[in-house]
Amino acid sequence: MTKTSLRNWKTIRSTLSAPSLLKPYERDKMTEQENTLAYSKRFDQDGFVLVPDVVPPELLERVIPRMEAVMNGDYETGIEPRRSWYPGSDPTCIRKIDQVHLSDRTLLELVTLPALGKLAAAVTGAKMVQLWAMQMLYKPPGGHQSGSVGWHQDKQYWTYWNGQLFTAWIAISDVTEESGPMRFLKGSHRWGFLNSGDYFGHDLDALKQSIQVPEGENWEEVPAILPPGGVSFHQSHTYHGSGANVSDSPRLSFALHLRTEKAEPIPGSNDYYVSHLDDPSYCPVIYREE
Ligand SMILES: O=C(O)CCC(=O)C(=O)O
Repeated sequence: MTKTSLRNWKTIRSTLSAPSLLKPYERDKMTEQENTLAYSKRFDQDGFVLVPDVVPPELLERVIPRMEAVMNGDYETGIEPRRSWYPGSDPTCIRKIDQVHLSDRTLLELVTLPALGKLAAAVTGAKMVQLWAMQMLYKPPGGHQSGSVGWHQDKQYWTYWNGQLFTAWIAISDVTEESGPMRFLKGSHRWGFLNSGDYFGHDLDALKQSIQVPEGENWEEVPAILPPGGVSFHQSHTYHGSGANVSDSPRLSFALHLRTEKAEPIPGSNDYYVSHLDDPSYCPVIYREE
């Protein structure tokens, strides 16, 4: 098996203690409660919100080598994740490996981080937050179009669910404008379900032409620039995609797909992702109101 290397991950590590790049709410001057209220308002208004400094540097330090291990087929628990990229596959494309929390205890620790669950609940107003799917994402440097993710609404792929679903996207490396950050279309959660777009398409300009922006709405792109340990939250109707990584380091992240107590599987659906909701090793509840 070819050994994949997280190129420049030492550079990534050296940025872990860098101060937050984002100060959208002048955090120092606000109480924690005021902060989370501001995040939840922005999530409602814009369809997404960016929050710096969620995952502590000490945990990020431990996560990076475990990402590399899992990518190379080294599974601590012996359980293979759901993978579409293997060592030896096309090195230029985005590497998406699903359900890695089943394979590695440090990665499970990351996705069940209590601070993340609490924040997710505060942002969405939920009483309960449960992880039902997750992806480890590695976007290689080199500026390859195959590293891009096409414009889409997550709901296009979540046909087996009704109700309140959202995504928490954790930046492990420094996510800069050059590294191919996610780009959100501000306010697009109000456009309804358009069922147009393609996660797996790489030509973002062509996909843009196929999406009908409703009358009175605008196409306004906002890059999700995040420091290591920062998290973005987005709604299931919020359009997003990401371009090529033209920096000289890989973009490392995790996407966690979450539901609140206001979401239920569509009766009769038996998709893999709604078949393990009662099993906490697959679908841990990451927050529950006391
Ligand atoms: O990581 C990316 O660039 C896209 C991820 C995404 O589409 C998602 O988390 O819903």
